Amino acid sequence: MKIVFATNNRHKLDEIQKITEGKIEILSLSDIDCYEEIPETGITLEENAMMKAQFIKDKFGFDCFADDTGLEVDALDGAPGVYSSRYAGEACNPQDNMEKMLRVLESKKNRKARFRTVIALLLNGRQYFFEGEINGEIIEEKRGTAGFGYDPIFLPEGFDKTFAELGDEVKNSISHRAIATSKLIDFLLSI
Ligand code: ITT
Repeated sequence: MKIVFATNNRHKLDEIQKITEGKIEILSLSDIDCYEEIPETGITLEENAMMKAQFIKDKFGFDCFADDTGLEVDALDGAPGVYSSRYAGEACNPQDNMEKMLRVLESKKNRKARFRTVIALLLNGRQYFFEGEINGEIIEEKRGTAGFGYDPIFLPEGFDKTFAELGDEVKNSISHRAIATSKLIDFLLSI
């Protein structure tokens, strides 16, 4: 089976291609010659994920899926959530986002947080959603170089290393995206 993954994030594509290896062939946006900016203006992860998938279906005609992920921090009432990529401002990068997060949490005792991924799938004219989350905490300084985004400051529950220290293999076996992806794969292989 071949299906398009509507993401501009190279790291996400790599993670999902590794997780689905040998089971499903995942096409990237460049495989279908899509180089356009995909809108992400929803106010929930579900809405954003489906918006990305729908954009590809409408413009390119492919069945596809997209993921939207947010980091939900308890002391910030679930923020930045759906706004995680722009936490430090419109033109920010992951380093800016992490620095802002560490600054904002400086005086906070409760550092509990979770990553939540929603995958939206458009297949044969129907919509499906798959969700995965992982609990953990935001540590006080960045540790590790693997992964991407907020990985250097996120310590998953039950581990003493951040996602960025654990590396791809471990992250891909326990992460929010791994959980959502395995639900997607089970579904695709069952139909
Ligand atoms: P696409 O929308 O093109 O898929 P994106 O990088 O914009 O890629 P999201 O909106 O889903 O992806 O991600 C929101 C933010 O959360 C963004 O800053 C990411 O770097 C970060 N993020 C997403 N998944 C992550 C993960 O597994 N580990 C650490 N940070 C992650």
